[in-house]
Amino acid sequence: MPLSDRHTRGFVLLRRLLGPAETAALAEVAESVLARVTRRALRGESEVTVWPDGHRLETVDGTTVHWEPDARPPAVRSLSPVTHLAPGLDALWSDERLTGPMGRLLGTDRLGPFTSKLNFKRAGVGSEFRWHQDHPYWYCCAGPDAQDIATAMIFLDDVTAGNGALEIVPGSHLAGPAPRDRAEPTGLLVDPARTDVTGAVTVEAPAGSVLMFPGLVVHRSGPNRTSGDRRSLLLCFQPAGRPALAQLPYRPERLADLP
Ligand SMILES: O=C(O)CCC(=O)C(=O)O
Repeated sequence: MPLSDRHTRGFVLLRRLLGPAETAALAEVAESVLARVTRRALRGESEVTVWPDGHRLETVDGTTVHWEPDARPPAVRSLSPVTHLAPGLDALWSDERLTGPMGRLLGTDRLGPFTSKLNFKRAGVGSEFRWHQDHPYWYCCAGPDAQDIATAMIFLDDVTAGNGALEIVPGSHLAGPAPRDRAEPTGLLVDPARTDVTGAVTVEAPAGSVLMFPGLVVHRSGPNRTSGDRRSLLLCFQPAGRPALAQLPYRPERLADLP
């Protein structure tokens, strides 16, 4: 894709960037990290917080476990950050297949980590992510530097409309921070009644593909009602030398700066 398209559409899909064996190995690492962390959380070794929307979060081994709100038996929605938990994940920060295109997207060849996440979107129970930009959450931590952060989302399974593919509004990053839904308790979600999401595209892709997009792109994803998991590993890059998300306090009062 030409550079101008990256900037006007706001996202890049690199199909099959990782081979099948490599993708399967990453998925195996993701499952072993999850097993280790949830074992400790279920033994009560974690610190529990309940987010304003009622979602339960537990922190253990430097990662936050976000449980699916309605899954019985319990299932994990996401873990974040995660790359410190396995060398095979940490090595991706310097993988040139990722840093090359990400550097072009962010306009710098000196990149550093901001945060990372594993989204599990489990078969039958993986829940929706409502319309949002990643930017407001990051802004509460990083302030104006949040505008220089972008995500590389590595698909560990095939992604289809049925299993909860990402839906992205092309070019939405160009309008800056979108109006937020004031009736929603976290204050972080986009108000779709005041944001044009009609041109959204659904990003379907085979496992091993990587989707790159900046934090101002408006996106959502539906639930996974299929019989297979839809797992992904997200690496959020920023210009080198800036503090990572885990080193920054969450300051929700900063939301008052945003529409
Ligand atoms: O994994 C997904 O479907 C949604 C990812 C996303 O938007 C997020 O983690 O903020």
